[in-house]
Amino acid sequence: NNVVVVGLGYIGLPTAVVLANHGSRVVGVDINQANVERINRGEIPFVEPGLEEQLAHVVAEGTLSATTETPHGEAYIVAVPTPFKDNYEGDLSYIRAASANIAPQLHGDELIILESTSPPQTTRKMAEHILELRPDLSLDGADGKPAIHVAHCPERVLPGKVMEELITNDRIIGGMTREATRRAKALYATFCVGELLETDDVTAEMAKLTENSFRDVNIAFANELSLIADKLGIDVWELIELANHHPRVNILQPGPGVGGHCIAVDPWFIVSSAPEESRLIRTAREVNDAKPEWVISKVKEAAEGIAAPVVAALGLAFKPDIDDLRESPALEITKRLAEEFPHGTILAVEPHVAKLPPALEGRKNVRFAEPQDAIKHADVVVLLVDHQQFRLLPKGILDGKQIVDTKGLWRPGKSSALTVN
Ligand code: SAJ
Repeated sequence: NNVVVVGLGYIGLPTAVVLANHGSRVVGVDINQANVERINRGEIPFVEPGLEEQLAHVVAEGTLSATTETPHGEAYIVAVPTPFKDNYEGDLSYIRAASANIAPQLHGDELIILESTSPPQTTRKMAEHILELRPDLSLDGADGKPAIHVAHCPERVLPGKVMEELITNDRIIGGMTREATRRAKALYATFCVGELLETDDVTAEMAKLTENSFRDVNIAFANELSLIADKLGIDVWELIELANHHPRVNILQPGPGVGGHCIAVDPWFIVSSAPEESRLIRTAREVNDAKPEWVISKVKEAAEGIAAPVVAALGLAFKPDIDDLRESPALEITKRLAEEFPHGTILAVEPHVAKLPPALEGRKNVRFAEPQDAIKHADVVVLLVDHQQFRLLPKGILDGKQIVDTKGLWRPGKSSALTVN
């Protein structure tokens, strides 16, 4: 196969490398000239375990090269960003730009796969856009016009395990026609050992959004329970643990809110495509988005009566044991606390980064601190991320501190190194 991968980011680059390692000749296309040059030297522009070794190998073998100009390919894989816009719709401008560059290259008989997570019917819009630019082509050979074969095949890989999950995860293959599905399946079969599940393009788009919305709704349920439990004076983690003993109940965990660039975004693509019908999905987003404000109110309560409180904010990442701060509720809460306590001091702790991130830099009442140091000087300790480091703090360090524990890490009776009364 002669494959062109458009967009050499977190998904596109690993996919290009894996294809090149499994018998395809691959050209990767990206608008960032510096990244293209780096990739052609066999260097990766972001961290992903195992990627650099494989990239260096395929570049040396000559099976992968990168460029800024879209060439002709027998197959195209589009893996460009679909950022979130303020009106809750996806920004499809990168997909439009990619299809405008692909269209002039086509002869007919090419396979074009959209991998970017997209609102429903985006694949159709992409195909329409290409056919507007190339009215001499068709999707099914109608009127004797050569056909192009268009499909949606969403990715579901977990950052940190991309090289492994690209090969082993099951994959949804949603062709606009049966022929498109058949050809896309054959391409993924060159490297994917997971099941290749056939469907249509819109169902494939919705499947990806549904997976992340399911998680968001379930977390919202847990977050709502945490508010109710707080009002009733009971421990929400014990409550959930008990309920989960039922064979058909499996509630996720509450926290400071939902972050990352997938789960906090993808449900909105469903809501914007069917606003009237998506009542639960929208409410879940609202419940999760409201959680940081509730945490802030709890910190304010804990700091009541202290003129210039010192608040230790433990964790800035969007989930445990990673350094990713994108769309992180912990970071948002820390930033807001700095605004809420202009005369106080916020000691921001994040063992996975080297210094204060730009969102907190330059604020005169925020300092970057080590966990133990921050706790020692704090009046109020707010636990925002359940990093392993915070589980292992020495016993007694929290004695006498006001505590807001959004992850239930330090609750009494829990088998942690810490015991808090
Ligand atoms: N969270 C909770 N409580 C929980 C679980 C998670 O509050 O019980 C929070 C996390 O702290 C974090 C957010 O939810 O702020 C999202 O974290 P996550 O681990 O649930 O998911 P992501 O965003 O890292 O990755 C998800 C995955 N999707 C699903 O598990 C359905 C991943 O497989 C997808 O590939 C990825 O989204 C994506 O790219 O869409």
